[in-house]
Amino acid sequence: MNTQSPGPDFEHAFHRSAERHERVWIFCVVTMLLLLTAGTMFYAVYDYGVVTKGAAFHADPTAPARETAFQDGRVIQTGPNAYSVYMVGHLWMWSPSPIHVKQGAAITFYVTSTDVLHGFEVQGTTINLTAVPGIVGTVSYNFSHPGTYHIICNEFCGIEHQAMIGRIIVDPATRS
Ligand SMILES: [Cu+2]
Repeated sequence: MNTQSPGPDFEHAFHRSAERHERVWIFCVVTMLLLLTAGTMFYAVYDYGVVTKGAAFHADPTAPARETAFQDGRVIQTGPNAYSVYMVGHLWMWSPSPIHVKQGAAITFYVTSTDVLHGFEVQGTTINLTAVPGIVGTVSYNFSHPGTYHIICNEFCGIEHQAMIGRIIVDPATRS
């Protein structure tokens, strides 16, 4: 009998134990990666504010743009300093523009397009969503700093794409 080697029984037990540990660790790593991926997606969609939160889909792509609120490019006051803005992107302008609000205004944008894809981006903010014909995208933002915010189009849409600039003017809050 060889006293130097632990023997086949020991080796077998050792491998079984090692494999069990490997399985546990692989399970832990895969679980952590899945949690990280899901957490990142959740953060980007629900917390960071760069992705459209709600969207109404229409079978007829021209339907939303024909609604009165969008035709007039309405800015509707919904609270003491809260507004709903019905924003339409078309070749090659944003309407309504300019939009005048007071510092601290909370604006909910409803965004659609009458023709092609446009990218609704407000510089200096986290607002960035695609204006799609037939779809109404929603994004909210609190304009806590005064100044002029430029709405640009970040989706190439034709010859005057670069001139497609709207403005949101946030006036400083008056002291009383
Ligand atoms: Cu455009």
